Amino acid sequence: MTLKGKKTVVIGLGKSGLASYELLKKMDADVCLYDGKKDLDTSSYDVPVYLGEFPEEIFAGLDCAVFSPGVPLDIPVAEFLKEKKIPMIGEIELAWLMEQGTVAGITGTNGKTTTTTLTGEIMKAYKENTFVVGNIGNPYTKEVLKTTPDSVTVAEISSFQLETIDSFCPKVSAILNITPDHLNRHKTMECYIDMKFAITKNQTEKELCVLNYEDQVLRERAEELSCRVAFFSSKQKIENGLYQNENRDIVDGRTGRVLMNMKESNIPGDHNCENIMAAILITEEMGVPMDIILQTVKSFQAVEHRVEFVKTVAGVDYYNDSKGTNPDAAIKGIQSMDKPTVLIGGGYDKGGEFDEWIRAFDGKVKKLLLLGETAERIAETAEKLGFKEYEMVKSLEEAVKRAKKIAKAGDAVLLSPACASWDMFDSYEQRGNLFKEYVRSL
Ligand code: UMA
Repeated sequence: MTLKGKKTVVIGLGKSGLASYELLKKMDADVCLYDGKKDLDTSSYDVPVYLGEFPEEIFAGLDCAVFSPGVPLDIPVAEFLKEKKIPMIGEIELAWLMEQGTVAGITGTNGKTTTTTLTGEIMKAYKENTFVVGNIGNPYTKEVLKTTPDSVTVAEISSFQLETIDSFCPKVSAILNITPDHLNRHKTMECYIDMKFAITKNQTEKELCVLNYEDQVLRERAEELSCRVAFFSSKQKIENGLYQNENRDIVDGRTGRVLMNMKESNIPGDHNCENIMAAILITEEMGVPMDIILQTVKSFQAVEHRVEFVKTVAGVDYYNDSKGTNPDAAIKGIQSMDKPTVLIGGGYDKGGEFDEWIRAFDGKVKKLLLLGETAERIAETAEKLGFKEYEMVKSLEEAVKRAKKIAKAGDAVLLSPACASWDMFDSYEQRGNLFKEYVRSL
């Protein structure tokens, strides 16, 4: 599809909309802009901008609509466009129209950002001309004009973004896992799964899809794909890909070669082992030599605020998992620990339950330090489940000081609150940064 001279409306003027607008101008499209928010500052745009109610006049002679990922496809405008058979594409598809190089696309419910970042780091170690884009926070449309036939684009792609692709076809795709998420938008789990699999819809025998063997849905649907498939498993031996054995070696099931041991990595936990195996399979397919891949994996540090190693103080390792903003994410946090742990939890009350989180402590938590709005509720749940090793603290700073007193050499201290931060902080980033500051000043 060429958009030169075509009347195109960009719907949704956030990061993606803004970058789409800039790209469309460079493509010589006849652009106008729309956002549902009435009070948006439009002073920086030199094309017509419509706010609030969608004006019918836009529809006259309209050739194409570019949707920002956050705009749902069941709003009246979208219904009208469908009826009139006016092409509706997403920001990812728009960028794809201008892509010149090779693309790896990574999706999944959890682990996307870590896998995308690691894949990007490995690619960059091999090839300077690498772009890391997408849901990670850097719109694909912002970077795509820099691509060349020789460049590589590593794209984190959400289900929202996959809903509006058409011809997008990565050389390698990866679906890391699928658990319920965003069901308010996708309505049913089936629909959410279909959206995730859309990443493979244009792939053929020439392309590869990397899938998690431990995810039943992914394993079963693999048979229906038209592309080649490689699996990874953190739990059992497989032949068509990589797996982790009982010694925590990552083994190439196709050759039997041990590639590395998880102890050599700075990002602990089975979920990170899965992220690593996915990144290895993706970059191997992109032609990166295995020694470069493994070197980069071993030096890779956690994405900030996700079980991020901070410092060792008096033999105690401190980790920041401020991004553990719900019990599910915090379960992954505590599962990542392989030593006795002083855990700091609690925060803003979203009304969730903490039973599963406390059950996941698995004898590892020697003390739970609780702060924030949810402290009392977590304590009640702990009592109910017979876990008595908790204490209340008033501030994050007090928590860090108290943790230092309790932890012995060989232990870990983990901030993984299972709650959002908004009762005491502006964001999980601010909470994580303060934690790191307090730890560094111990
Ligand atoms: N808007 C409307 N009508 C609507 C809904 C929104 O006009 O019905 C307008 C809003 O008023 C606002 C604009 O759309 O002005 C926002 O657009 P957007 O929500 O698409 O946000 P962007 O700033 O473009 O950010 C998007 C992704 N956001 C979402 O998918 C919700 C970012 O992912 C992504 O980093 C960015 O594009 C660059 O690609 C964020 C996210 O939360 C991190 N993603 C979800 C997740 O990871 O779970 C999917």
